[in-house]
Amino acid sequence: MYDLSRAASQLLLATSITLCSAGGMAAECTNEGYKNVLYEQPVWLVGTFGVTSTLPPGGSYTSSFSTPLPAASSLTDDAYFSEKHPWSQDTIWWDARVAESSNNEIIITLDRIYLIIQLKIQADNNDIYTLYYLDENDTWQSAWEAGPTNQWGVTKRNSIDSVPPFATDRIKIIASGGDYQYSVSEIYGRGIAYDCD
Ligand SMILES: [Ca+2]
Repeated sequence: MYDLSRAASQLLLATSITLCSAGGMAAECTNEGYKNVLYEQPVWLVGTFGVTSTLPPGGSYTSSFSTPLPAASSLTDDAYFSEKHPWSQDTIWWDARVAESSNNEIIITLDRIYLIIQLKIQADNNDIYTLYYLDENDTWQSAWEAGPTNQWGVTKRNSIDSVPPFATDRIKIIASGGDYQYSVSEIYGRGIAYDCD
């Protein structure tokens, strides 16, 4: 789990690690460099997903809502749908109007602490998706808010360089606003191993 003392010492080392990644301390460093540090990391769906409030009593889902959901691991497999892919087809989708789905969270646990400098998400177009990270004090901090786009279906949002670098071993995604019908199909985080072992 999150190692607070280790994280604190690593924060102090952030500057030297940056130098390390640039080759300044190459002899002491085996860091692979910047990459998608969320790739194939475990994804945890907290809450109720894949249930819509528009389902009539005794009714069944039509092709508009695909069930069962794909594996949660599909969010970190580095594979994107084409833009405008239907929001509830083979995505991790939920309907926040369903009481059990109103506080849903998607959590990604990383295998170590990474310094992350860029985020991307492919998610339903008309909602807000806020990405949080767990800081060295075990407190969730907002890293980036991916707002609505003006096209339909799932769309990519890219933080580019708008995210101040942060160190963490845990990411959380919460959806808000929009039409309360949410979906995510991919999450990306560019970073480096934080202590450069
Ligand atoms: Ca939506």
